[in-house]
Amino acid sequence: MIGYIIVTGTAGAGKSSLVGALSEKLTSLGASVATLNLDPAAEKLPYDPSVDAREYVSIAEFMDKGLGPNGALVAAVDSLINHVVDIREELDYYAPDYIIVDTPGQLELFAYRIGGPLVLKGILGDSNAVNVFLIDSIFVDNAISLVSALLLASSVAVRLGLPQVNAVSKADMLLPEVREEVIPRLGEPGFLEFLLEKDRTYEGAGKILAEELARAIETTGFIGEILQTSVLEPESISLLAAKTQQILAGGDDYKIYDITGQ
Ligand SMILES: Nc1nc2c(ncn2[C@@H]2O[C@H](COP(=O)(O)OP(=O)(O)OP(=O)(O)O)[C@@H](O)[C@H]2O)c(=O)[nH]1
Ligand SMILES: [Mg+2]
Repeated sequence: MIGYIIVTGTAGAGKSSLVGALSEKLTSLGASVATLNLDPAAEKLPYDPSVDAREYVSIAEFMDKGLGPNGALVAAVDSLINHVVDIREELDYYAPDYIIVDTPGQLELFAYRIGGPLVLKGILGDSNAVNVFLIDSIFVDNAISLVSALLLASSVAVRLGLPQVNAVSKADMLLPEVREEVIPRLGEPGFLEFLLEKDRTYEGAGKILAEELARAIETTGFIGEILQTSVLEPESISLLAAKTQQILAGGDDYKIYDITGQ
């Protein structure tokens, strides 16, 4: 086993589509790949998961007990902790080089709660792993949305404690100038603040807070290079595959160190 590639990101960012595209890409490169769906709320998936959380837990069961759809999803993910051994056994059966993990769109499960990271830790054990965090291209429309999305990306990085590749997804929807002149410069010191300065969407306290957050994002260095991915652009998937392979091949440097943040 080379390692796990976890795909997280904002709701509807294209996580499940990317799991399918990345799985096809790595398979075409000669690797053996298993996919794990950890989203109990998924209805249709654009790939056929090798192992599926929906076989173990059901949202409907929790809704029958009186929970609403969001509470039921949280409870269903939390209850996956009772099945991590079975899930690992199922995955072991495939003896894959890579296991690509799809996660629910309700990002608070991984950004703010403990349940999602604990389930992942139970499944991953001490295997190498990398988290691919997808930021939907709609967040790149204005500077304040972008700061919020990067903050979310930083929260997930802290919560999971895994090496993280951040990517703007559905990059085919972006204007060429954003692809060429904005995204590649996001790692540059002061660039986020420069974008905020130009943005006339907010003034006053909201803007001051955004500027402080932008500075914090820059000084902590959680973000780094931001890739651009699109399932409609095969070369962007190849680049992501290469980046994740490179990180996973890093061995001890990239061992999971503190996934629960404790
Ligand atoms: N243009 C474009 N559309 C995409 C891309 N990737 C996914 N989509 C579309 O975006 C929508 C959401 O894709 P999903 O893969 O279901 O996204 P998700 O992040 O798994 O969604 P949730 O699990 O509900 O959070 C679908 O209509 C996809 O066809 C992309 O690279 N480009
Ligand atoms: Mg999905």
